[in-house]
Amino acid sequence: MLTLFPEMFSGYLGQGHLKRAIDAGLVQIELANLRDFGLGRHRQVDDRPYGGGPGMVLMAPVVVECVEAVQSLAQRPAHVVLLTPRGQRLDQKVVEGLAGRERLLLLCGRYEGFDERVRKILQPEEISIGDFVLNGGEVAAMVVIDAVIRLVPGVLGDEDSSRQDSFSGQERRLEHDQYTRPREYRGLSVPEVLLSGDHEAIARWRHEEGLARTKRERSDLLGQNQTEPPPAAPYFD
Ligand code: 6GU
Repeated sequence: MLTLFPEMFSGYLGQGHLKRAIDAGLVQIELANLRDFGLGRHRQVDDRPYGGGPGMVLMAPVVVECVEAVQSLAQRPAHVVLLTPRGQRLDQKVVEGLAGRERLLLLCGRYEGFDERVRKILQPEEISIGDFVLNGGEVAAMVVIDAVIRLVPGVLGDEDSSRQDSFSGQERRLEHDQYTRPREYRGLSVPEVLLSGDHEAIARWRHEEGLARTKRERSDLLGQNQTEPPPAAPYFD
């Protein structure tokens, strides 16, 4: 992770699945501060845009030399990702592509953006998390990490649960509804079938519910890759 604000990551890295994965050695995350590569006595990282206009632009030498310093620490170069609203939209397919890489170098921008020569020199994969503007790439980088580490074997307790997630595999559709105790709450009951113990009926119900919800709320996901109902494997809780 290359950022001007490494401290933004500490809360996120210290919690939950990610902390456990790091402690178990399944995932390794290193932070590099772009400021360390700043120029001059003031460690300047940005400057006013040529041609005028508002805001500040991250300087190419700062970013390029930080990336090169980080790359030189390992034998094989990491896959370089630039977080920017100009990038390709992140979706589960992109996440799967990133998860297949041995190592990622996530480059978080701030201010009005990067000097264009950063792109020309580093030729990064550019990723956006949606059509809206954030103050910087840090939150987007956390989104990327969060989605990618779910696909690292052993990170989730239950080996199956990432494959059953919405959008996983070829099945681009929403997950079925979930219920837990109590059986009735404010007059709303848990669907009978879920209490039936009939695993085949439950699997069928879940498949149909997920499909119906997808049609109702995210019909854009449907089209190709409609799959058969899952086998009636029992669910152990
Ligand atoms: Cl990756 N960065 C910034 N600054 N804004 C964004 C974004 C990234 N994705 C959506 N908006």
